[in-house]
Amino acid sequence: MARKTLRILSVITFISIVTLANVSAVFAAPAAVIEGRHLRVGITDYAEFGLELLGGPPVGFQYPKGMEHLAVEWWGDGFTVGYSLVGKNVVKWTYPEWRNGIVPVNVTLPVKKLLYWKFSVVTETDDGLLRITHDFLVSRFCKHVIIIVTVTNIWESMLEGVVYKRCVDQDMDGTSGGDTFDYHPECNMCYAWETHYLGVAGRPAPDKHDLNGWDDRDVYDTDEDILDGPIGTDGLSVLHWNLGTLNPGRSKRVLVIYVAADSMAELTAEMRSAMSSIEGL
Ligand SMILES: [Ca+2]
Ligand SMILES: [Ca+2]
Ligand SMILES: [Ca+2]
Repeated sequence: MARKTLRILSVITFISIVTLANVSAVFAAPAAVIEGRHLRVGITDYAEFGLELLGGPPVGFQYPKGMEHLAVEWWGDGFTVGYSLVGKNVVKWTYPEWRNGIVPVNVTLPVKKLLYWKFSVVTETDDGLLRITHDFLVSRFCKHVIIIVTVTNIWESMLEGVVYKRCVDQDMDGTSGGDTFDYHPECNMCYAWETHYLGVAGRPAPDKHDLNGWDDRDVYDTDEDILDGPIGTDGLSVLHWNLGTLNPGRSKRVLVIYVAADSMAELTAEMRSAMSSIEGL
């Protein structure tokens, strides 16, 4: 309950800041609801999709607007990071209803670009070793969101075995029931559908993926127990990258692309379009 109260206060603060935006840009917004022509998303200061709103339904990832696919039942959109330290694997994660070892550092005000709204969220591990920056690009006219994820070693020594996973608990069309999950190898995309479709793809191709990420959210490795479908299940998509060794001050970057659609044909077409627009970023 305390967490939800905090979320509500955060959004109220954001709305106030928008009102004051012409007066001062000094304040940082702790969360944002962003809308394009087709999508409405709610982004937390932990870089998750999933906001509780005062006097209205929650907003995680809505397509069409008003139809929620992530802030449903257990809110399961977020990320997990890991690294090896003196022979031990350390793992930290953040999901709207389950956080461990990730702290919010800073967010920007949403900035309107030609094709995207840009919203940047900076987080760190609570031991001060890794900084994880998520630059969200929410399409103003199409049906996708690109996240540029930058993982930086902010410690004084080398970090080995760095891992980043994006985990997405698609609950299509407002329910965890009735969903089918599958993997599209050409697009590196885990996707789910009931009436509508929501896919999550990675670039470069992730080292691992799993349609059953329930047992991979809070551990270093990803066991890849359901690699492919179609499978009717309450799944949870995982894209897993082994980033390897990071020297002090060095970063590695991956892209995560969320795409919504009305059909499989539209999903793959929209994903290819999003991937090609990445070349221009
Ligand atoms: Ca869920
Ligand atoms: Ca469903
Ligand atoms: Ca698994």
